[in-house]
Amino acid sequence: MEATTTAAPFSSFVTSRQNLSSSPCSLLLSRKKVNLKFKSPRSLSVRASSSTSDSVVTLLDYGAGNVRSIRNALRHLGFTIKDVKTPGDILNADRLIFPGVGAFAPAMDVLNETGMGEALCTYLENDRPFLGICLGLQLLFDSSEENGPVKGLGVIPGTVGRFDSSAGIRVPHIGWNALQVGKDSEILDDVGSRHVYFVHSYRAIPSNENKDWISSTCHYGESFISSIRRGNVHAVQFHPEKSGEVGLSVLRRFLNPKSPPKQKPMEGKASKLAKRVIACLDVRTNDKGDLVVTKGDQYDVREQSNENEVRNLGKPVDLARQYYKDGADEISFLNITGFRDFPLGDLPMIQVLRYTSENVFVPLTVGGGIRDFTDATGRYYSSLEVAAEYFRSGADKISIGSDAVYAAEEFIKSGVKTGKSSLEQISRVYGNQAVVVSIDPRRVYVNHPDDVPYKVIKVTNPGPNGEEYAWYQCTVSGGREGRPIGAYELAKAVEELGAGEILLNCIDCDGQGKGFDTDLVKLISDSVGIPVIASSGAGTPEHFSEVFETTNASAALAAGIFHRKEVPIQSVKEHLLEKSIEVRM
Ligand code: 1PR
Repeated sequence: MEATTTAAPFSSFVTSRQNLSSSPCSLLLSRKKVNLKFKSPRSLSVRASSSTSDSVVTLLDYGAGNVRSIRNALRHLGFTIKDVKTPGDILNADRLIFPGVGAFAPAMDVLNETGMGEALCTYLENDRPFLGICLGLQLLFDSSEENGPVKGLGVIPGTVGRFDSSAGIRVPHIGWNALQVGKDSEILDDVGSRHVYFVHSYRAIPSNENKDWISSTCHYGESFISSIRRGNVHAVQFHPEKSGEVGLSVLRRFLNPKSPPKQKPMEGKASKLAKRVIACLDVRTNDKGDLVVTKGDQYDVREQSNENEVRNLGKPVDLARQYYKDGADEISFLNITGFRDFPLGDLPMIQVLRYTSENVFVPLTVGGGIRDFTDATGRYYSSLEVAAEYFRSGADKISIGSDAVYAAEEFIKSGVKTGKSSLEQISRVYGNQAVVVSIDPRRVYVNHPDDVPYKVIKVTNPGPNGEEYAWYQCTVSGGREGRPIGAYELAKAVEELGAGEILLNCIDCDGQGKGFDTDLVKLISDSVGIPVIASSGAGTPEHFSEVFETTNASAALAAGIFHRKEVPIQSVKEHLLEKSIEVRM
């Protein structure tokens, strides 16, 4: 088990920005053209041959996000990890993995200030085994537009730019997409036509200058580079450590290049971004003090018996593992009493994440209680610290509920982005693809569209008194308090404040098994440019096809039907395939 806080060898981010005229690798490479015997100013040299164990992999972790998942995946594959602490560790590596996380500019700052960038360039020049992941691919390019332009390592020609949302696509690109694999990809040999998991807003596009590097492309509004390979140098835009068995096969092929590829690539029919099916675990401590998965009816999680106990549907880690095996595309944990209990005092939840991430290799989201907090001893914790602890413990995304409602109200009132809300701070440091806003709205019927100062829609099913219209009032504290803001207004505001995705619940539908509130899902998914997860009310596989056919939801989430084993995840997916809705199988 790792220490609570993952050691971050290069955690001291510096603020100086790279001069665009010089990048570590381009300097080395241009000098090399003149003098082939060139040695870098520090006389860096790489070890010629392997002298360490075949089961050691060196990891370049600069402490900016969740690298627990890649650590867990490597251990799962039987490897031990050596952390890079000095540039020499890079030069001496037998195989190096660079799981870039966070934003481009701070990552480059760390590489430049620590001398790691230069060591990395020397290592790459010598064609040593390398695997860059996500930002670890992007940093190899000349520059990035992310908060830039910012100079990159300059190994591969091209600029990393943002996906163009005006082309009608949702940004970030989140989810399981298909690869068009070229020749000689080697580490992708076992992927076949299966989906792999992406989560990013920036991408590099193919050009004449970089075409020799490209080993696969992916289509999302346009064709972008999903992996590169030259000799022993590989990098992928997707996350193998989050791509289930397919992703593990990519890591395995990198780590054991001599192992023969599988006779037959894994079966699958991936052609585009798949709709996601997400299993959600509402977690809280019951009256006996045990952390349990519970499930409410319209958010009431207590049994309707004399004892009035918290409904107990199982153990969080066991259920999460089961859902991973069953084919869930993502797993969400919501700490539903986080609004009143301080989450960092709630160590069982942190433990749940740690244990789950040991052998669940799909994305994990955690929410509940993400806000600034002062504990009983007067110690102040920023929401950023709370989120950091969740990321270190294995979360890929964090989800903010109540605190995002307050931030949106403030923003709408003042029209000013203070940059101080938990939402703004966390998305600035970890990227907006790592921040989900969970909305808990309740339907409020009205007779006329101008009865309230919020977005009102005509509803499919009229209200109890024949009302034809409704607005969706946001709540905080697990539905206990209604706020003066509608789901539409909130969704627009949090998108501006930096949310990367919306988890759209509906208190009226929660636990009812009568289907998603498609009026609400349509309203919100048509109003924002970020992915929307439809949640609350799933009772049958048909409810999933209905929400995907009638709205622009990118994913659908369910809890009760999976916990009570009424509908297996695979049945949902098979039904969606029958309806020609692409899913990951
Ligand atoms: O406000 O930042 O502390 O976050 C609290 C989080 O906990 C929010 O994401 C909020 O949605 C969640 N939460 C709080 N109270 C409850 C409750 O149920 N009493 N759960 C709760 C929300 C709703 C869904 C549920 C779907 C699908 N749960 O996540 O899983 O409705 O259920 P179904 O398929 O059975 O219909 P903060």
